[in-house]
Amino acid sequence: MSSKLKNLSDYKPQDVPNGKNVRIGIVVAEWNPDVTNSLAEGAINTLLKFGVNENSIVLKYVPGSFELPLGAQFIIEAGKVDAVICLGCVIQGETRHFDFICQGVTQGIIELNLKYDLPIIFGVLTTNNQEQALDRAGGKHGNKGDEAAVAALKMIELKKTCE
Ligand code: DLZ
Repeated sequence: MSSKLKNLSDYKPQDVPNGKNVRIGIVVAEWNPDVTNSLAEGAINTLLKFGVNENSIVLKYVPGSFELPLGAQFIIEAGKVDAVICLGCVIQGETRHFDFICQGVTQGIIELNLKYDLPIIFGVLTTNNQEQALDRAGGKHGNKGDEAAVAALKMIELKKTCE
């Protein structure tokens, strides 16, 4: 599970499907904005790099990571998207809040994937401190937003090949 072995922005471009006619929602949590705004920037730049049209990206914000699943559901129900990328950052604090938020957002995103038969991508950092988060939001371990965008394009393509 360690990202010491893998840079989050490392992928083989030839393995990433083109996103020309793809429409993607992105939901960003406002907590830890230095981190989550970098995640959003990474995701958007990667989608554009692989051919997604700027006008085909629906970008919305929610207060915190706990609200990501409902934010994603609002986007899905508002119109046609092929995938939604959920971006957040939960940092361990002194109380058990961390555990409940992580559990809630993880379970919520899994349920949305299965309920809507749509890729809802888990781009949420869960770290011990802000330094670890920044390292994974465009720092020395790459950008989880890039990884999430690549995962979205791959899952959209996978769905197409199964239809
Ligand atoms: C309350 C809270 C705390 C303590 N920590 C974080 C965090 O590290 N990352 C995050 O995205 N959100 C945090 N939140 C806010 C919750 O996700 C949620 O927005 C509130 O509990 C309101 O439902």
